[in-house]
Amino acid sequence: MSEESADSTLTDGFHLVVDALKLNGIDTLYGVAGIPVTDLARLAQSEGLRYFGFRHEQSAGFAAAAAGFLTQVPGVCLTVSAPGFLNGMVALANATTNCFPMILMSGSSNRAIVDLEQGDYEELDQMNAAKPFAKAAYRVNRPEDIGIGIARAIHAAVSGRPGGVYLDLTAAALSATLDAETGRKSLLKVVDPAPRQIPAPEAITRAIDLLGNAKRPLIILGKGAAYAQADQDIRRFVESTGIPFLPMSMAKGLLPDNHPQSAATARSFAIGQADIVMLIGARLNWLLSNGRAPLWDEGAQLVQVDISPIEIDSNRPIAAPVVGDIKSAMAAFLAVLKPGQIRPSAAWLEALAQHKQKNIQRMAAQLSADPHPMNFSSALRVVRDVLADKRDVHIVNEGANTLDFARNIIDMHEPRRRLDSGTWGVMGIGMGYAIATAIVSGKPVVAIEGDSAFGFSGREIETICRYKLPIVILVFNNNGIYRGDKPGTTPPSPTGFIPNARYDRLIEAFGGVGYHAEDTPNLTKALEAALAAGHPALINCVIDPTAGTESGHIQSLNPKRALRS
Ligand SMILES: Cc1ncc(C[n+]2csc(CCOP(=O)(O)OP(=O)(O)O)c2C)c(N)n1
Ligand SMILES: [Mg+2]
Repeated sequence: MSEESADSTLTDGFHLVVDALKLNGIDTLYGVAGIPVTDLARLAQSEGLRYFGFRHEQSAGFAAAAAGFLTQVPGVCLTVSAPGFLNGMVALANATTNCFPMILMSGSSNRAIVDLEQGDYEELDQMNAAKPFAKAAYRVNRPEDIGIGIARAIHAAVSGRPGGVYLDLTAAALSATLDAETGRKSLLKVVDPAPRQIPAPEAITRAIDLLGNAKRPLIILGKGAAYAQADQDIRRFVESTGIPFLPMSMAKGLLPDNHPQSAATARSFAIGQADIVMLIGARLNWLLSNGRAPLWDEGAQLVQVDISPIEIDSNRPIAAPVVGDIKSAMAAFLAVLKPGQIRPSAAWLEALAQHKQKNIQRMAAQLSADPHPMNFSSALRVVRDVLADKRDVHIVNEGANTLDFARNIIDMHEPRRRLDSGTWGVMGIGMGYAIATAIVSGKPVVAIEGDSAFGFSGREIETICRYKLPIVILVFNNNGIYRGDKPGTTPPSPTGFIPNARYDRLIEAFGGVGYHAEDTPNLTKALEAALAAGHPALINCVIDPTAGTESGHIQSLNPKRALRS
């Protein structure tokens, strides 16, 4: 119990929130202060929680979600009512979509006035507004319910399939006083908030039997597999079966990208030709063409390991569902797997090797070119080479072409070192994810950002400088969304920006170091120097404005008008 109340026989809602968070091992808040939570943020900080103040709630929310993904402890974002709450909602919905555990905790206005729409300051029925976008949404109306409210939010965020939870804290509940002993008794420490979900033994046998019949098996690792922190068992299963694997972008590094069994450089061939595909924590959403032709062979049979039973058969029939948490599932597989029981055919491995070789050669030619101005490949080759011996570095990545090229070119060697736009392909995660990653990991972060993508959260460079975080932001500046306009285009096209902007100068306003790189030698120098210094830095990386493709690699999703005017 905190000690600053004048009357030690009393406590209040503010103290109970802080005490409940501490009791449950939540030691960090990401937020924006204001009515009615300013004192909550201040109290949390004075009581030993780390408080990171942002410039916009969306970035604070993205930070909380990233922290949740990296630690399996829900990240908590604190906001003011109505507009602050709504600013955090994209992050909350994104957390739910990506299955990241986070809690958006917002103060709210006077319920009696809000419910009669009588016009309170920042009036909004926040709990009901949050519901469609959250895994769960709760409201605490009385101080004695704060302990239960926080416990429910933690359980909902991390149990089963993780997601975003909204917790509404009314100003009345925060400021109300309560007998200290009653308050203390109202708090609870959650027990086993993410209980293991052990798959049925027959599900494991069915899956192993199916894989045992495969000639051309393939494993696809999703970010659920990365979240599960079952790294050793996943690697053991992949290596002991010899099955080729493909990582989704945030599963890169679960096994190193240069692992001989990686089929990443023959992705379409591997998916198209496989006869049995095992999905581990990967959903058959648009990122995998919903499991449909032409990418997929409609005759292929699937094993799906997922914590959510309703994920099964979501897009195509699953022959061998394995419902359980991935850590328990992988342990169960290893416990019954017999040596030699699953064995990809030599012809399959040979065909994959040939395709890989061909694609690697094609990519090598692109990567070795050194055009002026730089294109995506040449700039990313520099990033790859500089990072090659810096395995500590975490990557955050968003944009269109900047995302697509970086995902393919930058190899990852360790799990959970890469965070990106994810399931929604959302722009704006950049600075929030980078800040949380730096805080949680204590390691350097390189944020590889399209110039448009950067704009969505660029205001947080002040936050990065204020907390002196070891974040290097690379702005891939091609003067626009996908591409830049031809010089002199008026009015500017819907995708064009001011040409040749100097993003590096922005960070200097806050004491960070800016670099401007127009060619590969200078980019190498700038990135080496920025990482060696370990200070906030921004490198304005000049990219040929004609180098990008509209919509990057997902042009097929971009509808075009049928008639030209
Ligand atoms: C929140 C949000 N708004 C808009 C979009 C649409 N969008 C997709 S990629 C992108 C930006 C691409 O440009 P940039 O980041 O500069 O990458 P480039 O292709 O130029 O490398 C935008 C605006 C989105 N994905 N998310
Ligand atoms: Mg761009």
